[in-house]
Amino acid sequence: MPIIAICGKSNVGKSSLINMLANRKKLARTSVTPGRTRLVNYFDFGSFILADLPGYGFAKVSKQEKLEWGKIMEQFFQETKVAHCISLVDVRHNPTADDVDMINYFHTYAFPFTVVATKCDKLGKSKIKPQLKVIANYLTLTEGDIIGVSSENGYGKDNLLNKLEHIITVFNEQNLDNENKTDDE
Ligand SMILES: Nc1nc2c(ncn2[C@@H]2O[C@H](COP(=O)(O)OP(=O)(O)OP(=O)(O)O)[C@@H](O)[C@H]2O)c(=O)[nH]1
Ligand SMILES: [Mg+2]
Repeated sequence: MPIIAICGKSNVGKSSLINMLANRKKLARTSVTPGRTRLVNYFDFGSFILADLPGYGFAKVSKQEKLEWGKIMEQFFQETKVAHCISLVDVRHNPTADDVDMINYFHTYAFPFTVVATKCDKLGKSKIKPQLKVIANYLTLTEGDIIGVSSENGYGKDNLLNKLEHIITVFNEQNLDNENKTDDE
């Protein structure tokens, strides 16, 4: 099954997004306290697995905790065959330096990723698209590369589900290809 990692800064809405996709309120633990999710949590959706990664960029964590975060991430990306990364940013703000670092990391390792802008319910409808464009420019992506969502009112959920479906299809096709190659040997 493909493992899809959900990453982004603390409080951006990673756990809430997982709950929205599962149609459950309390599957993944959310919190008003940033930095709640400290370890990688896995959620089995049947045809794919979502990995809820600990958030970065929370100012109040100690140096020790930042090191700990780095270790958890490094270990995760080394040991896990991740099919795709969903990188979350807050639609209301320009991406942070940490967000840019995260995207650069994916570029460096030629890692497939999708940017999802969360909390779209906090912006007026007419403001969402222009803001997605600003975020895209910031991350040297195009507007179409970013999916705007709201875990609060379900905005963009279908777009995100379509994307997930595509990721799973590609993953399954690649796996089938690999199996066929092994059979030929
Ligand atoms: N209005 C609104 N609030 C949201 C949305 N998504 C998350 N929140 C709120 O933002 C806060 C943080 O949400 P979480 O899902 O816990 O964020 P997280 O990224 O998992 O945070 P960490 O685990 O600490 O890294 C909570 O108070 C959520 O209710 C959204 O789409 N709209
Ligand atoms: Mg969380």
